[in-house]
Amino acid sequence: MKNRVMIIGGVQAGKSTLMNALLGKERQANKTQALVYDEWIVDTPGEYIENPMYYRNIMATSLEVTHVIYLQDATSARSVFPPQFSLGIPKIQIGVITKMDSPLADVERAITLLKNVMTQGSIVKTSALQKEGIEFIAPLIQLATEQDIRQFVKDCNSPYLMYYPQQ
Ligand SMILES: Nc1nc2c(ncn2[C@@H]2O[C@H](COP(=O)(O)OP(=O)(O)OP(=O)(O)O)[C@@H](O)[C@H]2O)c(=O)[nH]1
Ligand SMILES: [Mg+2]
Repeated sequence: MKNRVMIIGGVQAGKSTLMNALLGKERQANKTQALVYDEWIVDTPGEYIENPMYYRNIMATSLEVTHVIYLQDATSARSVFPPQFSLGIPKIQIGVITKMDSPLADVERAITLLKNVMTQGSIVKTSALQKEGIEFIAPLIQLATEQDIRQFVKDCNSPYLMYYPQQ
C-alpha cells in the first residue's frame, strides 16, 4: 500500500485547513460533509469522531491508510476522542496539535489531551494557518515503523516535534 494518512479530529478542529496546507492548496476549507481523498491524505468530517454512530466509518476507512493523524485543536479544552482511542486502530499514530498561533492556544494542555488518546508516537505542534511545523508531517508519513519515527524526531531536534513516551 502506498503511504497514506487519515486525519481525524473534532468539528472545526482544523483538519481540512491542515490538509490544504500540507498539499500546498490555497483553497479555503469549507465544512467537510463526507470523506475527501486527495493525493496521500484522507480528510474526514469532524462528526465522524464526535458521534459514535460513525466510528464504523472511521474503522473502515482506516483499512485504506498506513497512518492516522489524531488532531487536537490547541484552543480547545476538551478532547473529542475516547481515552486510548488509538488502541482500536492498528495504524501508525501521529498526534498533531493545530492553531498554535491563536492567542487562545494552550499547547501543553493539547499535549496532555493527546497523550490520553495515543498509546505512543510522534506529536507535531503546528499552525496550519501560519504554515508552522507542518513541514514535518509529510516525512513522518513516509516512515513505516515507530523506531524510524523515534529516530527521525531525535535527528530533527525541533521544538515543533516530540516523541511520546520520551524513552
Ligand atoms: N488560528 C487558526 N485557525 C485555524 C487554523 N486551522 C484552522 N483554523 C480555523 O478553524 C476553522 C475550522 O477549520 P477547518 O479546517 O474547516 O476545520 P475541520 O476540522 O476541517 O472542520 P469540519 O470539516 O467541520 O470537521 C476555520 O475557521 C479555520 O480558519 C490554525 O492553524 N490557526
Ligand atoms: Mg473539514
